[in-house]
Amino acid sequence: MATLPIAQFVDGERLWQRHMALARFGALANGGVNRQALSEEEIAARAELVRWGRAIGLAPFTDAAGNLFLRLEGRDPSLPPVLVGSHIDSQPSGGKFDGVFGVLAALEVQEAFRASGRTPLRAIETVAWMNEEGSRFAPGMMGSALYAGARSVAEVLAVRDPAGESVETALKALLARDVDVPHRALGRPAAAFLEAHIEQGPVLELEGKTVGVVTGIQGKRTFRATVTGEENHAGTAPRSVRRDALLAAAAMIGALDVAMRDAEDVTRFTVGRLEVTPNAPSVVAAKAVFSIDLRHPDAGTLQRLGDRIADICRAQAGPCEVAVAQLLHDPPLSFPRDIRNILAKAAAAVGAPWMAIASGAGHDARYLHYFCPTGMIFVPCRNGISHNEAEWAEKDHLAAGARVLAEAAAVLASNGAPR
Ligand code: HGY
Ligand code: MN
Ligand code: MN
Repeated sequence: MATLPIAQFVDGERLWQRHMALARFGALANGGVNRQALSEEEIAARAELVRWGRAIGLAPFTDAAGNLFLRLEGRDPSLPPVLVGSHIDSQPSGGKFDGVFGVLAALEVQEAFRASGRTPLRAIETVAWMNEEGSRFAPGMMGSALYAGARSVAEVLAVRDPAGESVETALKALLARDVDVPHRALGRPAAAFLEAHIEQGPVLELEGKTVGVVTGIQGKRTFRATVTGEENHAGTAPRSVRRDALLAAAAMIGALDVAMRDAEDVTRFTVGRLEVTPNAPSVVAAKAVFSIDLRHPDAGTLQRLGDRIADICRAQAGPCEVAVAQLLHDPPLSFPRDIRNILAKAAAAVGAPWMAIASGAGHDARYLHYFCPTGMIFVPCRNGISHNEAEWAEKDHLAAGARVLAEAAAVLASNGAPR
């Protein structure tokens, strides 16, 4: 009897219901979630994932970064596994699907193997990477970067959130809540990594495609600008003696905005965070710290624009001081063709209309790309909206994405891995 494709065992309803169930952890009034990295909400969501995994005999593991793995054992346990996953932490006003789809679709792949009665040659592990979003602890993608050796544990553990709590303290609290989740070393070998994600852009929806096979991820540089002035009385201090850090920061941001504009509207320049001290209406600001997120698909342009930032800030400092620290510089990358071909064949096999698409958003696959053969697929999200409570994806699209993932994972776990 011909064996049914593994995709046939994907259950779209279960996948959908699990999205709605995880969305309860950190649920916000307008339909989104606030489930930031290493928060109580994420701890609770992580425990739910472990419960779902254990219910079908998956073995949970974690590591020094707090990454969560759920392992479906393979026929040959000695072979490096195929990793499939994304993240479950969210932005402060995030949506139900960013990251979560990649983790739940991975779990659905393992459910499909269980339902089919088949055991892959290689183990397949669902992974939820620690702190992809970088909203509470910046920069993001800490778990995948540590796993791939792109950052040091010491450097990451020392990062503090705006309230002053360190990753180290928050991570200890998270790991202490794990129930019988063994630890493994960071950076265990992997045959391949696949990540499914909502597109977080409008292209698939506009083109009427169900799946995007991701060609690569644009480059990204982030900075922190610290402007130092002097507190003074709003009612008495003459302009001539003021060293107003907030006014200087505003001038810097305005000048950066003008400098980063391009006629083709390809450059992505964002100042998303501004912290003012003492942040009091009748006090001239002594300090202003703002974030800079700069992205571009061309490495040279990203280099050139990013290298101008400090000078532009200094030119606007006036009587204040300014220090610009670069937090990360990730170059543009292209995923390997053989992985992209496996994903494209899988999309064709399940009958999902697909197209090749570049990623404007960053993903954990960025760091796994330098660690093992890596690839991504996208599914549409309504009006391309993400990092917003209104983020939405269709049940059928999620199910189709999970089917593509299942077919591709089955190929890679049958020793089809490219290396
Ligand atoms: O910022 C990003 O690109 C990712 O969605 N965190
Ligand atoms: Mn994401
Ligand atoms: Mn995100």
